[in-house]
Amino acid sequence: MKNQTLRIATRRSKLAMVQTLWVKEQLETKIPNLEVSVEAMATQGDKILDVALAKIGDKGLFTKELEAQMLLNKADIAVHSLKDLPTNLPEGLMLGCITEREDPSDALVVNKQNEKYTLETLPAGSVVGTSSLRRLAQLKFNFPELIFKDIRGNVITRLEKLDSGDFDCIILAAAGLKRLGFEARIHQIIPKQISLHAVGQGALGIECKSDNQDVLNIINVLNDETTSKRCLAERSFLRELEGGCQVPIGVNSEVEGDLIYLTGMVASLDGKTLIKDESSGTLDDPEKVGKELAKKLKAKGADKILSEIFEQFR
Ligand code: DPM
Repeated sequence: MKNQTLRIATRRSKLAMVQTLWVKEQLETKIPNLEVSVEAMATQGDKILDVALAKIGDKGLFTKELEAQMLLNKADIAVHSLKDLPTNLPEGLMLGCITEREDPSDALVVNKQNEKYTLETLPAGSVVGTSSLRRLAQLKFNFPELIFKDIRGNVITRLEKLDSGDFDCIILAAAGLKRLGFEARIHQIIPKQISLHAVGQGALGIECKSDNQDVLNIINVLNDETTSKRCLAERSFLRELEGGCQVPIGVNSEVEGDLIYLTGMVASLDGKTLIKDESSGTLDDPEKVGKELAKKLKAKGADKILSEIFEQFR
């Protein structure tokens, strides 16, 4: 007889469901007397599909409705792609657990006609689909001769748009493609020298109420120590830059022994200015490393770039 229950709130996209069912299965395997239920719903980000993400702009686009369920006591946890979870959470909620990271890189996906190319060899004028300002800015910086077009919709819709000929290639997170079983569509993993990934990319974040120790104890069995440290450093970097989820801010983190190394960048949307730096420190205070890196970038002009972008999207 199962004598413990846990209710998960999730988005209902295919990727969100795959991730949530993974969490359910892992928890039920590790805690045999636990029964996990799932309630799937649409968030604002799932409903508004025809407007560029950056223009909607609101932080918490993919998370607010799920958070409301927890605050109303209708759900115990919410499973998110960590990169969609704002760095500041509503009062009463916390990031209770960060799961082991999938490959955090971005991937190039091409259609049939472009299989002979890589990012470096795509002919001038090739059309790249992305609605991530981060990908846009870094790729423009490196490949100014390419053309960039906004693409919205979930991963599967995007692949369909690519295959129907609307784009020569698109950029997606490798993690999402792998989880959905589209690993074979990864044509090239984009090297970090060209494009740094988003904060938290490839990891799942489990959000819960701050005052429920029982729930915290349950989800703690899925926490991955190294991923957690890396993502806390990355999130503190983003928080210190006051960036929402839709900003041209990229990051890379590595752990070696008891040290953590962080690389970060802020770029202008025209791809003309790109500021990059590094920071490192001990694993006992990853947030300090993130903060320090943000301060270094600010001193080099990142502040000015970001405030210009906020003006533009206001
Ligand atoms: C955020 C961004 C995107 C998602 C912005 C960014 C991509 C948007 C786009 C914050 N959330 O990355 O610079 O391309 O229009 C999202 C995806 C995943 C989580 C899909 C993807 C799956 C991978 C993961 C959408 N959120 O990026 O291809 O777990 O990191």
